[in-house]
Amino acid sequence: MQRTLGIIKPDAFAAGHAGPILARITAEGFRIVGLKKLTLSAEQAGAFYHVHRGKGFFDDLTGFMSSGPCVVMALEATEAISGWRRLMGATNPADAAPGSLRQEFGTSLGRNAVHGSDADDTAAFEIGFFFSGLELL
Ligand code: DAT
Ligand code: MG
Repeated sequence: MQRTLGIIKPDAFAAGHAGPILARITAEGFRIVGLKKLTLSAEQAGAFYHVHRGKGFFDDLTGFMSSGPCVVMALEATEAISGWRRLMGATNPADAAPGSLRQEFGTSLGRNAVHGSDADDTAAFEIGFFFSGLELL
């Protein structure tokens, strides 16, 4: 079993898509081991997305991610990291495969509905960013 960090971003949460996305996650065989709704500050969003600091879209990204509530999730499955990225679809919703969450719920490159860790080390950092070990027993 492997764990990954998923986020239902502020655009999808505000549009009422948290329920359908959670239902889809369960239907696709992920176990939701951690779940919380929160609103990030811009500073917290910047710390989470530290690898993108200095890029042209960083301020837009952190401003968007701190614009309202989101839902953060620790998801468990075999091959959870690649499986969740497959379910999310490509970063740009215009390129996302039919049936993927970003194709269904994303509206632009910067407003793409969901986040997912991209590797073992980033998953460990991102899960630890939002959840303590005790919260994931
Ligand atoms: P992903 O979220 O698929 O892992 P990423 O890590 O490259 O993609 O980028 C993080 C987020 O930043 C992405 O979900 C949307 C936004 N983003 C990426 N590239 C962008 C760009 N060129 N312009 C605007 N926003 C961008
Ligand atoms: Mg990424």
